[in-house]
Amino acid sequence: MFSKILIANRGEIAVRLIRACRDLAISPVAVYSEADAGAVHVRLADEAVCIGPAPSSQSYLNITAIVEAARRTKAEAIHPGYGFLAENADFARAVAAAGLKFIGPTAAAMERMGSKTSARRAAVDACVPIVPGTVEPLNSFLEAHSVAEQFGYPVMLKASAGGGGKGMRLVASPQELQSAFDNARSEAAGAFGDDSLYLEKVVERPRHIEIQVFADTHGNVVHLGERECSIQRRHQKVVEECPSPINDTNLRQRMGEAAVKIARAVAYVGAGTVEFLVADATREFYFLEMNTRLQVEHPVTELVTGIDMVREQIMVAAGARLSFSQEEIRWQGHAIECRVYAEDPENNFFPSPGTISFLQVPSGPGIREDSGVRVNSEVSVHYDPMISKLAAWGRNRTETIDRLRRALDEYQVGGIKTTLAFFREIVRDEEFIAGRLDTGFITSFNERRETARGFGSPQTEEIEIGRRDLALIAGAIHYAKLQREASLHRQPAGEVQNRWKISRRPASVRQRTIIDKRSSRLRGPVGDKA
Ligand code: MV4
Repeated sequence: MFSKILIANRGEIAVRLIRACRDLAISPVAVYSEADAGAVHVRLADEAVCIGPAPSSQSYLNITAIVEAARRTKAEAIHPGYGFLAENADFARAVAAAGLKFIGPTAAAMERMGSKTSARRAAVDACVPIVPGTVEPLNSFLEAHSVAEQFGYPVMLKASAGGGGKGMRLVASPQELQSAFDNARSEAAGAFGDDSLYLEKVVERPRHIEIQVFADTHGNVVHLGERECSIQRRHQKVVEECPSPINDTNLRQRMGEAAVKIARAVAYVGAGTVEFLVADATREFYFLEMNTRLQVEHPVTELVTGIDMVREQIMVAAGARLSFSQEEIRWQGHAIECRVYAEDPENNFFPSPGTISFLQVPSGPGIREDSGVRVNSEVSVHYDPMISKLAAWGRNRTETIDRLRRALDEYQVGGIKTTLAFFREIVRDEEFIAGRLDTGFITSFNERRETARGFGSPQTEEIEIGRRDLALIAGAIHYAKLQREASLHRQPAGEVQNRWKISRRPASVRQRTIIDKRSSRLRGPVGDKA
């Protein structure tokens, strides 16, 4: 068993990983960028190593600095969390080359699933249904044209090196194909350095349901059931739940077996997620892609199965067998998670960086809050704006929604805008409460929201505005602007919104410092100078 693990991440997931280490009496080592010097995960770890300046490319994506930090602190393993280097095969190889254990799948499995076309090939070879479309990359526009005719419009053009909706283009008719093809290719080349595309038939208003799989190094591969992830904004999941409101035992078993077959086909090890599109009416499912990492939304599976997935990842990486068999897994109750972002839902979800001046975190029966922030935390423009996740568990979906509603109302964050108000509306939405979810949910929810607010929708009744009324309205708008400008200059001390100002520390201070918390000694500079 490991005695020390380096956490190669930040924010709420770094806190989550540190907690799992603590539960196993393993000493956690944190890494941090200069912007994160005061972060929660740095304070919770036994040791912390500064790995570079704020920009991710110079810190949390800096393979050399992270492996160096592990070597210097004598960590035996590295957990990548999610995002950053979690699915980077070069990182996994660099960790192994340094004689350390990478807590995750093999580099080969990452690469196999990182290419969406080879992932589709793996699913076909495992006799798992894929979204109808091409398996190999398209070789030309002409091929795209003939394949689209074969499958019928609308079709989806996707980047082979993409995933998660990046570089995806919906093509509704033959007239749009050429420009969509050219744009998708150049976008894929720019984003991934690989312009190859594949084509799929569009599955109309599907549910996005994913299966959690787990495999050890002794040939055991199991599934932990499904998560409903249809509520997405710009391909970013915002609300996830377990089980799916469909809650169809037969469907769970069929999708679980399909996911296990795919995991076996690529000799998968550790925690992985197989994503499917599900046609609600027919309950047919189609393989979409596989994520070779721990997912943001893993807490809803943990709440319903009682399994600590990070603990299981660490044990499997240390060579242990899975601590449960497929037959022993039980799903109890229902869990729903909301991702809390520092974004302004009243301003098109624009990022809202700044200093958190006030926090009231919910608790009580059935509530779990995974957070990476505290009062005075700096929410930076450098990183993903998710500050925490709020999950609720209940014996059934109704009780879970009741608890989530109460917790969202209790949850207060000062100093920045957050998406909390957005979720308070979602949990009161009749379609959500009825469990009528599909990938079009956010679009139709926003339409219902606009209608309820009575503007921007054709249903608003026409009202006669006379010249006098117009003058009154103009005056009110002008007065509101004056008020707003006045309040901006009256920011209470410590709550200055440092919007867009990126503070840089002088280069001279950029030393890599190991803080050994156990002896509260500050060991000297590390890294290139040491
Ligand atoms: C699709 C699809 C329908 N048909 N592919 C792929 C990445 C994932 N984040 C979304 N993806 C989808 N791929 C085919 N052939 C529907 C989705 C989809 C989606 C699409 C647009 C807007 C929101 C969506 C939410 C979930 C899934």
